[in-house]
Amino acid sequence: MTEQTQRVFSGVQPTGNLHLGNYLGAIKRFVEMQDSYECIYCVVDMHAITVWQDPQELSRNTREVTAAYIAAGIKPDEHIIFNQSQVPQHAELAWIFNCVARMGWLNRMTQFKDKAGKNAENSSVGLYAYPNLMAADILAYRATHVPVGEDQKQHLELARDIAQKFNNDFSKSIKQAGFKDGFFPQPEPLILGEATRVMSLKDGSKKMSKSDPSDLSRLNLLDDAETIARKVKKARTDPDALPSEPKGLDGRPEAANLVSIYAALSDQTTADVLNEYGGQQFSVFKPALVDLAVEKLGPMGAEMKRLMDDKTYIDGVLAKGGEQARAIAEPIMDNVKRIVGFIRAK
Ligand code: AQP
Repeated sequence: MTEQTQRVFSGVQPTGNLHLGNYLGAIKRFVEMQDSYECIYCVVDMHAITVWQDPQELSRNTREVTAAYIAAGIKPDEHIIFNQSQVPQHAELAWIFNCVARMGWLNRMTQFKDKAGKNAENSSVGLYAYPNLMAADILAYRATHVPVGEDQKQHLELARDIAQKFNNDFSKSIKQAGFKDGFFPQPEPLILGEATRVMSLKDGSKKMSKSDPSDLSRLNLLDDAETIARKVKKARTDPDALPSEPKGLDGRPEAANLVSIYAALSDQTTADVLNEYGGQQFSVFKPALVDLAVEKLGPMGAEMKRLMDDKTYIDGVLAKGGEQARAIAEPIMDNVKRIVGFIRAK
């Protein structure tokens, strides 16, 4: 087990309102990795409860993310799809990482500051320790590549620091266990594509987010054509025509956002899109964006709904994926315990 398999791991939280940012920043990338890597895609239900979730909603949302994975094109017969709580090694490794990561490292995490806001004293301990669990998610499989949106970059850097500190702190026993080059790999973030940070449709300075109280701020993967059209029509813009070159989008966050969404949905670059629409008003561009979004999201949303109605199938995918994931994580966690010095029954 000294050799590292090239392995992809990533996840999405089942917190409802799955949106275009989750699709373009993460799920679409997950689909593209399937031909080149062994992939493990998780529905991270243990992360979701760092903020209170209604239990019935949590189950429904877990099935929704699973359905989105499959409807987007992830093949459950070739890769692993499962929900995090079915594999106890995530929590076990997270505890060890709670003891490896430093308070100072976590104090720098901007996502905690954003999410806790002025209410940090009243936030759950889990929300604060979230990045340690995320490091455990990845490293319980010794995954080497992690496709994520731009907002997760800092957490990935923390996962790399944790992996390195573990390798240093336990270097002697790691060698004794037969691992010459450290135990955990340095997981690489893969932040790819034209829309790594999709912004709110109402405010180009804010990330499109599941928890934004305004539904008009995001395109949900389950929105119908009429809703997509209404939201794009109401999206904030400026009065100018589109520029002919990407530089002309500087200082125009809302225009830049809509163009990058168009580019990502049509698998083009921003420059390609401006080549076609440069000089046009939003009265021309927005209807084109609606047509494209409906063409790409419509069939996926319909398939998600169909799959979500088939609970037996979805739960079967998660059960099989959980079993496959445990088969990978168990021996890794056995080694971690040996390395740390925990005595285990033979
Ligand atoms: N706006 C976005 N643009 C690009 N990528 C995004 N991602 C999220 N928002 C955008 C990526 O989606 C993946 C799953 O995210 P998550 O569900 O685990 O959590 P999140 O990043 O906290 O997502 P939200 O929608 O913003 O939820 P709330 O509102 O609860 O905070 C990740 O790869 C993420 O980068």
